[in-house]
Amino acid sequence: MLLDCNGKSLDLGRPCVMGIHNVTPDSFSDGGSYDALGPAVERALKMQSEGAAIIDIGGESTRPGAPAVDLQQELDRVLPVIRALAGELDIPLSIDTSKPRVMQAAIAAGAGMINDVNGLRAPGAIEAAKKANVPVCVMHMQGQPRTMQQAPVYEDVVSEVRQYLSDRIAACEAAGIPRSRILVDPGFGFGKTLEHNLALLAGLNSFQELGVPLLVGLSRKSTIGQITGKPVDDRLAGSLAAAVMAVERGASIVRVHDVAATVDALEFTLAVIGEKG
Ligand code: YH5
Repeated sequence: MLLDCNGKSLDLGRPCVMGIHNVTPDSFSDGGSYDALGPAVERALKMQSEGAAIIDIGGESTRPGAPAVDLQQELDRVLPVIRALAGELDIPLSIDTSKPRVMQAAIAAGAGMINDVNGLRAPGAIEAAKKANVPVCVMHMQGQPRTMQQAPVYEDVVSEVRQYLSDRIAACEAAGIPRSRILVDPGFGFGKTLEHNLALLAGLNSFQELGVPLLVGLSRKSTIGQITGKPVDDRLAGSLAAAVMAVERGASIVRVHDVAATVDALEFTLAVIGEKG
């Protein structure tokens, strides 16, 4: 199964790794000059050489409690990086944004996928995604990033998140986005307690019923820290376990910080899965 990502292809015939590339003010010195872009390009080339199938560019921190980033600021952060990377990389880029204007500009700058933690619910977002003519990942989130971790409530988290994603697939299709361009993500850590996140990973296989590729992001998240007791920079082992479990339960893409280690873990996982039955 090959997805056309604005001229570059993404092969989902086997599970693959999406490298996380945050473009926030402290992740590289700003300005947009070539010097400022050097480290961002180096980092992306390294992830490509380590086996990433796609790189996710994010300019808006969606961590719990993080302040919203305004439109111009987000454009100024991500566009120079996307322009520089689109010309240097063989693999596609995705744009992690909820803003229609950022989606449109990022695709024009060379990005090949839209990754929206808000599930294309902002006014104009579905229309922007349709016009962009690239694959879209719609994620589940309860509440808004600033307040979502205050008191998330579900009766049955697995079936509610799955139903939400099913409804978003229907909304995308009604707006003219073909099913073949839709991916879904249960949104680990987005308006979920530890118990909710564990239940979602345990029950991930039921999301295969949705009939579209599954993307999963657990890398370094609080869920890993809460179980292991480790700070954010010491969560690799827990994150690898989560990536392996997600792929065993049908995930097509795992979104991670540590590309090389995850590629090895999946290589081994897939070798064993290939021996089944
Ligand atoms: C995701 O799951 N997440 S941004 C808190 C952390 C570590 C990492 C310290 N964008 C997802 O990565 N897109 C983000 O703890 C995403 N799925 C998709 N599709 C949050 C993030 C993070 C937050």
